[in-house]
Amino acid sequence: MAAPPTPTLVLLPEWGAGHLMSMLESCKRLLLRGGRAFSITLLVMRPPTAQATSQVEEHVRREAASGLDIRFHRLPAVDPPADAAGVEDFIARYIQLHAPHVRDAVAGMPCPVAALVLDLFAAPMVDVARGLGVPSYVFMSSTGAMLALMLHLPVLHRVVTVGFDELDGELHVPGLPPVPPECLPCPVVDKKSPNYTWFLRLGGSFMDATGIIANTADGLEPGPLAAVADGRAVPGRPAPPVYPVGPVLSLGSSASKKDSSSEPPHQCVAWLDAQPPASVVFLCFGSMGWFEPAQVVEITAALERCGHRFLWVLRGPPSSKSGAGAPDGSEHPTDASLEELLPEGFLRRTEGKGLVWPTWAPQKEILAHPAVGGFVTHGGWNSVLESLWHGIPMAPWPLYAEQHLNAFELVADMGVAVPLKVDRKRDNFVEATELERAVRCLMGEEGRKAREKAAEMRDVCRKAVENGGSSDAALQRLSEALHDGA
Ligand code: UPG
Repeated sequence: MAAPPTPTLVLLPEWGAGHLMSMLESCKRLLLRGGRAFSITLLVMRPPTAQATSQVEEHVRREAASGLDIRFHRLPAVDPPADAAGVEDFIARYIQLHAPHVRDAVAGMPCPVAALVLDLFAAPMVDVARGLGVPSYVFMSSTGAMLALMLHLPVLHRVVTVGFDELDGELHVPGLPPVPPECLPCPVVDKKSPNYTWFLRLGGSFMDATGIIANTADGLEPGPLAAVADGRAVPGRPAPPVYPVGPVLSLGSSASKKDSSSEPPHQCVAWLDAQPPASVVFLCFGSMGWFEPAQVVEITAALERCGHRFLWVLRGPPSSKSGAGAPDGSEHPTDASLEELLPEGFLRRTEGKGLVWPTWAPQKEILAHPAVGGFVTHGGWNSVLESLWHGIPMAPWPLYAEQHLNAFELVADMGVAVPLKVDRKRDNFVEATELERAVRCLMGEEGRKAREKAAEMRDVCRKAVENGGSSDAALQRLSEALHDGA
């Protein structure tokens, strides 16, 4: 008798590297933890920008060659919404337009479907899964704190009768110290915005999922995770079980690159090789971060004045900042002309002390390098986890999405970062004097506490994913739940 077909785990990630890689990597770990009792089927949406498309295609090529049982199912293209009110409104609506295609794809799988794993922006598709009698899991690519906030938002919405931006006082988010309103995530600030309405809806859909897979660890965010588990985040209704399986970092390719003697090191790594231990401050702002010329001038002034060695990933402005062509702001020229972007003479004056890198950098390899002593980051959660994995303290410079809340958590709750004052009313502008102060603090004696905390969190992260660690145990529970069809 032929063996029954292996069930498949169907994944629907958002196209951004910060979402796709962590979901895929988590499910690969699940696959290996569960003795390859599942295959993975990745539903591929056509990303809305050319740059995101080429990044997704690169991932598809790499994963197809990984030797694991991963298949790709391309969903029919849909027209992006032309009248989106903001990034989150665009992403959530664009993904939601794929719902009928997701339903058809799941219904038409040639093997049993173990579960549908949904990006946080695709959470309303828990209804699709329910309609097909398939378990659904939301993949939380951001923090446990953001999870607690999203689940708690309906309560805040009810109790806080004014706009959050008009609130005099702090907000209570279960599991976190009191949150100043200026630290709320961008889409949550304005109650009248469609972005906000989406976040209310997404949090509601999380509650209808079979479970929530989170790229965090118990020991990293004990407060928010406990608040979700013990019902403080959603009073009166138990939240679905949360599986903190992180930190899930896709470190494989950078590690193997290092071991390969045939490949010369990346230029950034070669430059770091010549620097003393823990002497370099690394500045990098995620897959979408870029700055206006006035801000670039402030950064250069700060770097020159503080005198620390630096490695700065400076990408030019997107070809269309937030227009229809680049709704997620990710269209950057491949190589910005540094001479055009930087004040005259800066490169000459900082020669030997600093390196400005104008395009995608090997961030994970850089953070793994012993010459790096501090990280000025936009605070995207993957960047934070990569930094903590190597015990590097941070100065978070939030730019968009939920990064203001991440910055607050890193400084006020986890203690692994030094504060950097950004002016939210001026597009998160930072004055040279403020950046200079924060970098001196991060790299000097004042940053000692954050350094010690970051080193502590390095151990927490590594222990969590070891055999028998809390995240390994969560993977095991998740694997059992999938076997039981829950
Ligand atoms: N990266 C590089 N080289 C670069 C720039 C980025 O390798 O030059 C990598 C980086 O190592 C990381 C990823 O790109 O793995 C960036 O991920 P992340 O730090 O999470 O930032 P975003 O791409 O901006 O991620 C989005 C949101 C962020 C959120 C995250 C997870 O902007 O706020 O926390 O998704 O939900």
